[in-house]
Amino acid sequence: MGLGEIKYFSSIGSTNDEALAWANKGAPDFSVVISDEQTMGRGRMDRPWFTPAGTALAFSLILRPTTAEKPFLSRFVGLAALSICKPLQTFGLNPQIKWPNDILLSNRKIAGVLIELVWAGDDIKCVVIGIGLNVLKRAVPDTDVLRFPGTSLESALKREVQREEVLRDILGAFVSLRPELGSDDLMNQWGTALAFRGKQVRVEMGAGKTVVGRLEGILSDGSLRVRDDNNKSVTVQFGDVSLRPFTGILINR
Ligand code: BT5
Repeated sequence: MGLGEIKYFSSIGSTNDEALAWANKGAPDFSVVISDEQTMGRGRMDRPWFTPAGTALAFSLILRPTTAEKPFLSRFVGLAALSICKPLQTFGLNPQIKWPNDILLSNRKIAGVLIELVWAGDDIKCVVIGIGLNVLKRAVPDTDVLRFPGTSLESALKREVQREEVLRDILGAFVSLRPELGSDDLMNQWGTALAFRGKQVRVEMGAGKTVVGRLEGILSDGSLRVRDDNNKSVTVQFGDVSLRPFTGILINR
C-alpha cells in the first residue's frame, strides 16, 4: 500500500482538522496533510501542540482501514510511534515510547501522536493519524507551558537535519510496518520500545483516577498493564504515564 494524495499548507490551524474534513470528502487511503506551521495544533484532550513555522514536522495521515486491519485499530498508535522511532534509531539515537503516544529521547518528549476516527454509522471509515515532531531547537516550547520536558532532533544530534529527509523516512517506516499491524512482531517491537518498563510509575486516567505501580508492558490491544502496590494487575486503556515521584524517607545513618 503506497501513498495517496498530498495537501501542503504553509500555515494551518491543525492538520488533523483538515485531514478529518478531507476524510469526510473522500480522501484516498494514505493521503497526507502537512503544514509548515500550525496555529491551533492539538494534542489529546484538546491540549495544545505547538508547531512554530520552519522548525518541525506536523502532518496527518488519512487511512482507510482494510477489513483485515479493522480488528487492530487500537494498534495504529503503536505503529505510528514505531514509525517515528525507526528514523531516530537510524540517526543512532535511542527513542522510547511513553505510553500511549509520546516519543522520548533521554526522557524528553520529541514527538507526539494524535489518533482520531471518522465513523460511518457503526463502522470506522477513516483513521486520522496526526504526528508532530520537533526537528529544530526552536520547535520546543518554553518549559513553563509543557507538562513534560521537551527536546528536538537538533538538540539530540547537535546539528540541523532536513525535515524532508525525516518525513520520507517516517512515511517509509509506516509503509513497511503497516502490513504487520496484526502481528505479534509489531507488539514485540512496541513492547521493546516502551519507556519506563519495569519502573514504578503513576498513571493518571482522568476524572481524578490514578494507578501507581510497576509498569509491566502492553497487551495485544495496546492497553497498558501495571502491577499495583497490592500486587494486582491493572489494565489501563486511557491515561498519561509518568515516573512515580520518590516518596520514601531517606534515613541518615
Ligand atoms: C500529543 O498529545 O502529544 C499529540 C500531539 C500531536 C500533534 C500532531 S501535529 C500534526 C497533527 N495536527 C494536530 O493538531 N495534532 C497532530 P498529548 O500527549 O496530549 O501532549 C500534549 C502536551 O504536549 C501539551 O500539553 C504540552 O505540554 C506538550 N507539547 C506541546 N507542544 C509540544 C512540542 N512541540 N514539543 C514537546 N511537547 C509539546
